[in-house]
Amino acid sequence: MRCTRCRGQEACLEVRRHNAAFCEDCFLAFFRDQVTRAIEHHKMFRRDEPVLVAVSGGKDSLALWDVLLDLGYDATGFYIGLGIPGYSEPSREKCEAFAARRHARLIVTDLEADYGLGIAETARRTMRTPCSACGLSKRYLFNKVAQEHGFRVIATGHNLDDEAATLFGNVLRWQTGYLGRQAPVLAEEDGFIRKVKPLYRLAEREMAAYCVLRGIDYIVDECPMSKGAKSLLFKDVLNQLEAVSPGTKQAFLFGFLEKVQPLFAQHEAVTLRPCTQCGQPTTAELCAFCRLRAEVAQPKRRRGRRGPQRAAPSPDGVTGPPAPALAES
Ligand code: Q46
Ligand code: ZN
Repeated sequence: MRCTRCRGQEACLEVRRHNAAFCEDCFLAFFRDQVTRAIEHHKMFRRDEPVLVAVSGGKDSLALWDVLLDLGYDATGFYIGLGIPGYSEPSREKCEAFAARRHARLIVTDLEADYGLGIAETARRTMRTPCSACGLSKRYLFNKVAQEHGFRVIATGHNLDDEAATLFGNVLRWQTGYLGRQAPVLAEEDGFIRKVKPLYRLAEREMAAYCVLRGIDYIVDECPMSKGAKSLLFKDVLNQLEAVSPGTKQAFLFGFLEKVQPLFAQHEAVTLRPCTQCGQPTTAELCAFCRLRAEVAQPKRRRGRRGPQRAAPSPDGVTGPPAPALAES
């Protein structure tokens, strides 16, 4: 099959939702175009604005960092060591190797060393699931560390598959608070920096293809804590639909963003104030992260036979029952 863009080279990757197939060069051009389109259409950040890029060592975040650097943006990586045995160490090494290769700046924070809150241990000592403690901690550190280093915007590597799966999960349970906050850009407000998702137009398999073509060495293994996550099931269901009807995921997500999300966004109104302990914005006296730290410092609680009870949003915003309508800050 010939590349549908240049019509000269042999195609190496089919993108069925666009009814297209690309050769290597044209695929990379397509990838950059989609990222540029997302950034410009949603006014995510300006050309001259420093951007902090949350990196995990996986394909999405390293592809994001790479494409932003390639497009000429001032992109600094931000890695959070989660304290997950056998996973955190190699993922950090991938980020450091990428930074060294691209002569890019990488900021590293370690939950265990800096806060005494490694995810595995925190999950053991509290009633939370690992992903709940992880998502809460990451959201907190994204904001805090970005502000400490003078950034006003943080970019994450959420792709089309992630966003469609999150939407699916939130629609199934009509999590209206989360639906109101699911957007490619969350504007700066009351102590929260801007959060953007420049990859939301690109699918997961396109991330892997991009990394292979660009020679990016990423951690292939999924986080061991992700086993059994509902978001994986939702992705699987959506992939089955996509296989039968290409473009379903994109139509589902883009239709929501265009026609429905603004309706939910209007209904959200929360009052924020500084956490009395750390100063980060929160709806309560103490922010969720400071409460988590206090909880970890307490002696171990006894768990029920069925394990952790507190279901809370995973970092992608998909929740298990029961969950609050709004993410705590
Ligand atoms: S890193 Fe953290 Fe994910 Fe691992 S512990 Fe769960 S949330 S699965 S993106
Ligand atoms: Zn706090």
